[in-house]
Amino acid sequence: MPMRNRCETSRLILEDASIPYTFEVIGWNPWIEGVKSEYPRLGKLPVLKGEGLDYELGNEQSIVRYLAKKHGYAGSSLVEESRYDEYYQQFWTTLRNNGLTHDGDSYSPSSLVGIEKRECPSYGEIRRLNDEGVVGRSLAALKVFEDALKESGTGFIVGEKISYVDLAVFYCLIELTEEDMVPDFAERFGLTELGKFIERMLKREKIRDYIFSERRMPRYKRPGYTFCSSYGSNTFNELLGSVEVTGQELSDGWKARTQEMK
Ligand SMILES: N[C@@H](CCC(=O)N[C@@H](CS)C(=O)NCC(=O)O)C(=O)O
Repeated sequence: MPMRNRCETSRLILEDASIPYTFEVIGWNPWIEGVKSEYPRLGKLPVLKGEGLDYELGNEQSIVRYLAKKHGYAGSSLVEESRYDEYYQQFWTTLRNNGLTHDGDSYSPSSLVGIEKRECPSYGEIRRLNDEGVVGRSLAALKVFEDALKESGTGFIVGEKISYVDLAVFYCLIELTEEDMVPDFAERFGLTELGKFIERMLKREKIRDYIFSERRMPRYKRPGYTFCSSYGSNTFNELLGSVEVTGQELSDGWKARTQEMK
């Protein structure tokens, strides 16, 4: 679907690893009018085709884990993999709102807009998450990754090298730095490790190119699913200087479908 959330971590893995891929976007109408019937097994998007698979792999998390394992973003032993998995699951249930939305009850970037400086509650110390409002839950969700960065001391959330957990968390953080969100969130809420983490991630050439490219799906606001502007915040534009916007060929499938719709 022409929306950002579900494929962003997978795409960041492929982009960072310089793996060429085709990203096919299917709008709601073509989907309902026929494409859905091409996916009778689960009937949902996204799906991953190719990449060594002899079937179409569904489910956002399965796609992320598959690509992460295949391209070296998921650790190299069972114990390491579990550690990454633990933090990915933490990301999923908090920052990713269990896959439901980018702005929901467990984590809501829009709820943080206009909130004055305050300390983040500790996720571990909140007795029941319902004892906090959505602002507190959102801040506690972020603090887990702030603390993990402090603890690891490697510049990565877990382990010695970049992983799918870093890419997943980075995707949510960069959204939070958009101009209409909370570009100074790191200073405002004392999340300095997360601030430095974003800067480091944006220094990775492939990531930076992608974040500022036109080939990302549009950002949108809820409720109403209104598309809105993006390309990172002014804060990071200043930090990185002018960034060239790059594009990528649209897939043959997409071209054929738009042709059919004419
Ligand atoms: N379990 C799937 C759910 C994916 C999902 O709900 N996809 C929505 C788009 S965001 C979809 O395909 N909706 C169209 C439909 O259900 O026909 C996952 O985690 O990826």
